[in-house]
Amino acid sequence: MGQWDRFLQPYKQAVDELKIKLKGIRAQFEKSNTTSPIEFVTGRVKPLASIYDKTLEKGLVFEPSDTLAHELQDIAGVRIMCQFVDDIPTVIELLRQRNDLHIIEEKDYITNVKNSGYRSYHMIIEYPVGTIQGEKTILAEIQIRTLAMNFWASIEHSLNYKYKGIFPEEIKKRLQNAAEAAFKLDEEMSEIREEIREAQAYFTEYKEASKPKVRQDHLKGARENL
Ligand code: 0O2
Ligand code: 0O2
Repeated sequence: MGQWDRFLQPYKQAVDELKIKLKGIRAQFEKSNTTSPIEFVTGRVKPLASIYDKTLEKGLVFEPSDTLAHELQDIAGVRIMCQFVDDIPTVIELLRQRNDLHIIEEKDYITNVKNSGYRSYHMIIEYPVGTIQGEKTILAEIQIRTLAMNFWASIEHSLNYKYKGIFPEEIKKRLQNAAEAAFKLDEEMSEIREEIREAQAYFTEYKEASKPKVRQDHLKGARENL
């Protein structure tokens, strides 16, 4: 195993564990027939090329070290997507109550929207990982956002690659407008939240209830055509 692999191994484990735990929260809500504030969870270990770019940006030496582990707080990153803006505080509270992770910093880019138009709630956590050398506490970043915020951020992120972070003024303005439109969508959806929740609960129930019947009808039809 190379030195980077060795360095990144606990981060990979942390991402895997956090994903399982967060997906577990969703599963618990589903089992108790309560709508989950978590829609879905993704995660990644920062690719080596992005680690390299960040070390250049921050004037750090590109080598696995304690300094790097301390300075780059998002080597392990998980992202929690919510349907509604109101789900975000619920998720934040659920995370604050956990004792298997320790929150050391919270950044509210929903109240304090970034100039780019970026909205999300970030948490930097300390997370203990069991290794064969003993427990190792690593830093990880949790980003919590709505589906609309996620849509905007992923589009903007791709464009960032194209323009290398220096957007033409026209595109910059359009992206800022699009961010506001996405937030307006979030607000509109919140207004009819209960209606949507009821429809989703009905849809899930109906889908489950109708399964055997639909299957029977199809099989009956198929047999008649034998
Ligand atoms: P399910 O049953 O689809 O919910 P891995 O690659 O194995 O380490 P994972 O979780 O498969 O891990 O991949 P990743 O990339 O971290 O997370 C992708 C998960 O997010 C997948 O769920 C996708 O289905 C889900 N996902 C992505 N976009 C959306 C979306 O717009 N809506 C919803 N509801 N889910 C989305 P899983 O985990 O495969 O399971
Ligand atoms: P990746 O993995 O490509 O997403 P840092 O820059 O980390 O030293 P800072 O500025 O305090 O410190 O970090 P911040 O802004 O709290 O969080 C950084 C991460 O938030 C970014 O990771 C993005 O994932 C996301 N982010 C922040 N601002 C924007 C934005 O304007 N647009 C988009 N699309 N995402 C944003 P990285 O480092 O870009 O890496």
